[in-house]
Amino acid sequence: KGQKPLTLWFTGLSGSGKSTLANELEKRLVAMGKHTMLLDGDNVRHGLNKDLGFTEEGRIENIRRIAEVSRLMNDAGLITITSFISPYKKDREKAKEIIGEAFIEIFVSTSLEECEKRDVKGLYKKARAGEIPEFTGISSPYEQPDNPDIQIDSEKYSIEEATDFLMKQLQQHID
Ligand code: GGZ
Repeated sequence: KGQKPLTLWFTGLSGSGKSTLANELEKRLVAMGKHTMLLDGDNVRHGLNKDLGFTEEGRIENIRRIAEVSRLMNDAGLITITSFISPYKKDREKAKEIIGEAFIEIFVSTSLEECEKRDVKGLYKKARAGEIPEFTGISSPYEQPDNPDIQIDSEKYSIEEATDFLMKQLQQHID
């Protein structure tokens, strides 16, 4: 019994809920017997991409490498879930070119106001104070997707409701 390889590409601001939803989604897929790989800041920015920062160039290269790794994982038959801001439209388009039809873009559209209000890690406060340069949404751009495959605003739903919604939207793509 096989599975169709997919890349579930989350995009959204820092604190939008990408990683929380990506984690919950992975749990559901694993419970269905799927083989998955979650790529996020913890396992990519601290390892493979340790040499990259948050300048435009650093982010472009970050996303390019993640797309290439995701493609390799898809080639190995895995469902990859990626959780990165991926702020530039052009880079997400390139990722889609690299990954091909397995690519599914999931926009976590939680507003900047809400992300800043949550400020779970205190990064927005620091960014406002000028202590973190080029912070997405404050001093560095976030280009919203015009036509994501799936869009979810985490402000309006519980984590469980949001995950239910994502699973329902993904049903047609999962065998
Ligand atoms: C945005 C930054 C920055 C700057 C450090 N801008 O909330 P977090 O902490 O855990 O998620 C953010 C994460 C973003 O890394 P990505 O690899 O997803 O970014 S990108 O796709 O744009 O390459 C935040 C932290 O790293 N962080 N400095 N200046 N987020």
